[in-house]
Amino acid sequence: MGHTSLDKITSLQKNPANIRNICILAHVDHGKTTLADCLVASNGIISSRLAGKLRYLDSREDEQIRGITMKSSAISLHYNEGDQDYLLNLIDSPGHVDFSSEVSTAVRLCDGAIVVLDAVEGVCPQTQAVLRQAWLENIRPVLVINKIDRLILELKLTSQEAYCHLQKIMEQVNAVTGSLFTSRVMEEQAEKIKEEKGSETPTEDQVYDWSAGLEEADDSHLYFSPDQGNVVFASAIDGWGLSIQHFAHIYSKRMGINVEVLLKTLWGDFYLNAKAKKIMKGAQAKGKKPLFVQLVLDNIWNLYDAVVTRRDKEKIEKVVASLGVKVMARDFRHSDPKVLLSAICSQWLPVSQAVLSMVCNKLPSPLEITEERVEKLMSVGVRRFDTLPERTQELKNVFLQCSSNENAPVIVFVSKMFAVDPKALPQNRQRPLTQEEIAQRRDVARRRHTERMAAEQTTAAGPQDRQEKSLNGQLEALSKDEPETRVLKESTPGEAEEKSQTFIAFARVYSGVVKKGQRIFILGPKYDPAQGLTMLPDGCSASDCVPEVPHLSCCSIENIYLLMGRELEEQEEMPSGNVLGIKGLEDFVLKSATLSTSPACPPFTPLHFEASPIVRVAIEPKHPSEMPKLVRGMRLLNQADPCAEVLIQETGEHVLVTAGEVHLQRCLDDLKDRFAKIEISASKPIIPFRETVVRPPKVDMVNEDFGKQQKVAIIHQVKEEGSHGCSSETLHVDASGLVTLTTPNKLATVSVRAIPLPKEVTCLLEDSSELIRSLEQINMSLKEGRNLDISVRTLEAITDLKAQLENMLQGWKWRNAVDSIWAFGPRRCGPNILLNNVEGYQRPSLWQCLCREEKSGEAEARLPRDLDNSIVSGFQLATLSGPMCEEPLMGVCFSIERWDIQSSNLPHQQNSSEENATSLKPLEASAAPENTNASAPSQDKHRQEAISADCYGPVSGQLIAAMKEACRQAFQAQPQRLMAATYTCEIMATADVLGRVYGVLGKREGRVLHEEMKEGTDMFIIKAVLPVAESFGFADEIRKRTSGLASPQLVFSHWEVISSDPYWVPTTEEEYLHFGEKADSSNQALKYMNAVRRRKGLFVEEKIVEHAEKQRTLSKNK
Ligand SMILES: Nc1nc2c(ncn2[C@@H]2O[C@H](COP(=O)(O)OP(=O)(O)OP(=O)(O)O)[C@@H](O)[C@H]2O)c(=O)[nH]1
Ligand SMILES: [Mg+2]
Repeated sequence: MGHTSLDKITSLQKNPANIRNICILAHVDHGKTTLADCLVASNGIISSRLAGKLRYLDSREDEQIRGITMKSSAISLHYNEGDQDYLLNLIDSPGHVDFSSEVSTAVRLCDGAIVVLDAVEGVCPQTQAVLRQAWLENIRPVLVINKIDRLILELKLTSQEAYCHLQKIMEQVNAVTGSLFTSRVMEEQAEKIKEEKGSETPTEDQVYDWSAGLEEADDSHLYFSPDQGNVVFASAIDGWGLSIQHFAHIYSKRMGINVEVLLKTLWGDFYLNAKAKKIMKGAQAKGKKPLFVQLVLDNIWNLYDAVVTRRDKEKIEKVVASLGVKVMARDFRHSDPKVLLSAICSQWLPVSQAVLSMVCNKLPSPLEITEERVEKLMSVGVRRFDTLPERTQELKNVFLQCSSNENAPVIVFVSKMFAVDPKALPQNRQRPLTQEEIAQRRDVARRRHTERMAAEQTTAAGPQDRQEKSLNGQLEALSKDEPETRVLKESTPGEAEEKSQTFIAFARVYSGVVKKGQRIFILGPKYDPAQGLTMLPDGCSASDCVPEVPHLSCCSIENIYLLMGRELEEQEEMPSGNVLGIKGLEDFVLKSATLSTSPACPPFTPLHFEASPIVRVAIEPKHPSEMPKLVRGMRLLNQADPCAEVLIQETGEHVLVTAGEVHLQRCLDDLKDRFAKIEISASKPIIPFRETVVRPPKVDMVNEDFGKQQKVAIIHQVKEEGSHGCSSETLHVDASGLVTLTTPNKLATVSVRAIPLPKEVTCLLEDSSELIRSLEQINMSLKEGRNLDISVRTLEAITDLKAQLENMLQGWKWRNAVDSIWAFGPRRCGPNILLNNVEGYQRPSLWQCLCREEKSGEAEARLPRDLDNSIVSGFQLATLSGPMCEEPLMGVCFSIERWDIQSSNLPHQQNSSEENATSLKPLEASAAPENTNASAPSQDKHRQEAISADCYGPVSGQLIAAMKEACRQAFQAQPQRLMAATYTCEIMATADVLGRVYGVLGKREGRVLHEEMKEGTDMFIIKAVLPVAESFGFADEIRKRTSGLASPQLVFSHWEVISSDPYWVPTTEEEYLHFGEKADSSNQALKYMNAVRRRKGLFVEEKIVEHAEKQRTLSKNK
């Protein structure tokens, strides 16, 4: 196929029925970019000889060097089938876990996905992750099983064995899809039941049959199966790909069998009975060759055998003739048989043909977007779709129509911003002249020349031939012009040099036509269409001067681009259903956004990211004077990367948080070479820790039971330690670990106890942090008297969370605990709990949204006490940074058992307005609204006096400080432990390097969870956990030690308590003998803790050299 012209693509963009927006997803190295190369080559953008070697879409230098993709990039392709022309907007995505956020940005813009699988490795962790991502975004997948050549040449399987192997792979993929489907059906069923019941809450003894929905739901279309037409077998590197459809047509002609019959039987347990000339079932049982092997695989195997293995010239010539393909003589002579192979294959079974045909026939066009997906995109957070304003709900139809009508509102979603060098923009690019331009110039030159000649002739008649020569010379020079001189520069150069980077939005139009220069609203993630519609005048548009609405801004679209891999092509407009690049949003959009011409449009649901950034480094410029450049560079980096986070810590350090080592390296390179353009130095990765308390151990360090006596002794010790440094007047620690603290002005007293939370509760809280945040949001709005319409799903999730907590927190210690939860922390959604065990204090329940309707009367009766919020703030501060090394706490429950306020001395009228007081807000400010209350001027005055009399400052502030201190003391009264972040990794290795993999894991304190053999191969899959602190350089080390045969991918999984006690000192004789006096032999926890303290500039208690005996001996010997 020839080079597709831009005009062709522009005309195709107007027909959404023939557009396919698709992305390529897979585990790392399964061949996405290679496959993309083949598809790109089919459009003549790159030569088909280079397809697979060039990796055209890996445009970054480091992508080429490392051989992995690091960003998603798009390209528009044309495909013709029969009388239909299709436009494919193809997005290649990275497979490495560190860049999984790039996958999310790609998936959001697509309607379908090509899932690529390595035929040898099969389903890998990232394959499961991408299938899930596709599922969550409601996009339809098709499957390409790639690298079939490895089965032939590497594993040396026979065609029959390969068939069994492929069947197994298919089962594995379908198992993943199946489990996703089941969980969805269950969820929907639950929702339906809930809706049917309405407000009626189910009674305990009702039992629902959750699986009922499974039988009704039809899932046959979901699964991958060659006979469904959604699977292609391929070898992207050799350029071939085949679908059953292709072979069914060939053989139906050749053998006179109905195509339909062949389509059903080519894949499966069928065989050809040559005698009866019939297709029969039961190939396996009868030991016959399945049809697929006989008619499809054997052909391929024979070809490889002839061309690659045996290099049988005669046979090759025969095959070439029978296939009717043309092979150039130089391919025949080439020393590498693979060249000949791909020359034959790419004509016989071109992979682009097989894949694109499948994509066009099996994946939906933008017109086929489902209602379900639209509703999901439109309902953000806890809101339900049917509670959105009516005009917003009407927009659903606009989505479904995907109309490019002039009147249709424009709706665009920007999934990421990517940086390009302004010089690479089409308007700034140097480009060769077109034929017309050359002709035009020639005309101009000619005219000028004749004019000059005429002028010369009038003055002095020169020799004719000289003039002619000069004319010819000029024309020649023009046509032979050097590329550098044959350029046109359209934009002013000054403007381009101003900025070092320009940001282009990676986006898709869901409705309407986006035009260059158009004014458009930018809807922030918190924009509320209901609010916008009431505040904005009816029928107003983004080009009007609009009043200020929160989270809404206007901007104009500077430029529109067609994304063509490494290039951008300028366009005037982009109709609905297409992927595009937009310039001009960089000052308005940070990473993602929704754009619309209608203020009724809601912001889209935020992107779902699989991996959270975990590796942090502090960054500083080599030369301190270049700090401003660094700051600017980091800001740009933050915008250009969907997942990297940039922040300034309290210590003033500039910190970069990335998803993993590879991602970190890429960010640093970008910062150095593109965004800051200065030398930078990065600290060692800052490893995050958590602090927690555990139950008192029952055995000592040498595994002996603690006697009762010793326990008492330990408690006494704790008590002494606890009270150390605090005036005993205000602080009291009792033997059970209850800490009582009085504020300096003696007005308030709190008693707090720290209790370790069960592990599963901590996990649950950690996993539900989003939900807890929503819960907090709901409670805030309830407090403010606003009524928020909460979706059934959220309510149900909250109910479920509560039930789970109740289930997990059993026993006398936790009686009524769930109902008396006061807050979660830190940041109000963390994995720590504040419990209200104050006798007689009935505060509004945290779960009030669940029982709102029924018990509103009771809820009103429970008003929060004055200064309730100060207690919460103190708790938040205490959980944000613990006493061990100022890292956040995790899995700690603080139970408040006493809280007295001497209210006689306290200003009376503090009510819920105090609630909003954060940290150290002065009392005057929080009480300000009441000053307008005319009835209480005298009381006010009284209060002012009371405050000024209090030399310690406002009560709320003191209470926060006291609460924080009490929590810290209570924490220290328990056995404290550090928690380390842990990665899980899956390593695939052959048996001969297995030992080395174990060696590296052992050295780095990794723990192997399980090991199994991959069926049909000699590979082992090892699953292990590894502390983040020990993970740096791990992948490199494994790769080196196994000569590149095994390469692990690390995914953050959970937090693990480090069992050793950082404060431990020997207390018994045995321990003393075992660990030595200072017990400094190998206290890993202490090492970590001190490292963190040192980094943060906190006091570290350690002795550097105590007895320098060794040095002395050495010097003596000299
Ligand atoms: N034997 C064989 N090797 C292949 C095939 N397709 C790709 N490869 C090789 O597999 C390696 C990875 O290919 P890529 O296309 O970069 O893989 P990818 O999925 O894009 O990788 P990431 O983008 O990093 O996730 C390259 O060395 C390719 O040459 C194939 O069909 N057969
Ligand atoms: Mg790639």
